[in-house]
Amino acid sequence: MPVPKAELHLHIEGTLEPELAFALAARNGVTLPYADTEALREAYRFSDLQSFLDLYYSLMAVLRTADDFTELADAYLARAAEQGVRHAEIFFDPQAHAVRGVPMGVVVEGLGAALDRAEERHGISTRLIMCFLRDESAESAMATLDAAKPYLDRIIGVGLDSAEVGHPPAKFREVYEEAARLGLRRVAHAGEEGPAAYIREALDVLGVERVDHGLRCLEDPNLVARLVRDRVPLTLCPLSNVRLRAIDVLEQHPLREMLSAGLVATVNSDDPAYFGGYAGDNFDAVRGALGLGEEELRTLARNSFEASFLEDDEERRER
Ligand code: ES4
Ligand code: ZN
Repeated sequence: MPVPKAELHLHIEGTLEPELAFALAARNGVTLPYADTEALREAYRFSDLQSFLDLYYSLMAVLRTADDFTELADAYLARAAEQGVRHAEIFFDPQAHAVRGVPMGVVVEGLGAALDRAEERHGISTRLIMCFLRDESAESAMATLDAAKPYLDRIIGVGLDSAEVGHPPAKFREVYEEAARLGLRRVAHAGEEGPAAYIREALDVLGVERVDHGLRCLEDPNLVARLVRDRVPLTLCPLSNVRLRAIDVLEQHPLREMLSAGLVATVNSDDPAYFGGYAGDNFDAVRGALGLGEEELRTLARNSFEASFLEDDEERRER
């Protein structure tokens, strides 16, 4: 039995497996620029974050109806459950769907239908976190937050994703201030390709409670000391880091060093359909490559629940 864990860094659009992409394309009359699932998988050779994002956004063209989003989320939850995930905090990218004329309501209601029965069907508790695309304008992010207002009963927080370098957290100061006023939890991708300074800025300017990736924090010892002291969790994604060339090989992943430093590190899958595995696969991969022991694996699982937005009483039940 895989160890029970919470998954805290998962883009639902990044769970779109080639088979489902082709099925949805056929259903929705969308033509994909690949002959078949094999040819599509062949394209999953990324050189950096942007080369992945280009494919990630283009494949989303198949997601049109609420049912499409329900099917997508249900497939993820089934896979996650098999790998020991008991709680999932799921990102979605509303702006990436709005450009195709798919409104917030369709996305949220579609995902919500799957999440509503996740506990019963898959034994997984869930939360939804809406991400802003940082390579779009702050005005667009603010309009997106505004469009989400009718759905805030289904959305617990906001995040920041997409192309990091050149789009520092401070660009979204006002958006995060408004999110805080609305009572939303705040996270942001930082220090994936961007520098440690972006992590610091996400904490200081956006008030984030948890850092997505945070891989490059090790470049700044003072920042590490602060993250340790304040128990700010990092949602690491080891297989993603290898596929997007943030590190050369998994054996070089600093996870072990991070745990030794006392950082609240967690292991997650990011975009599992694209990066070679789900949450349990990421656990297995780091265990093999880094030779993690039982104690370290237990710490990672414990950290995942501590770092979640579950309340303490809910946390105990999930574990
Ligand atoms: C993402 Cl790996 C990664 N980084 C930034 N934004 C993203 N959106 C989906 N996956
Ligand atoms: Zn991510």
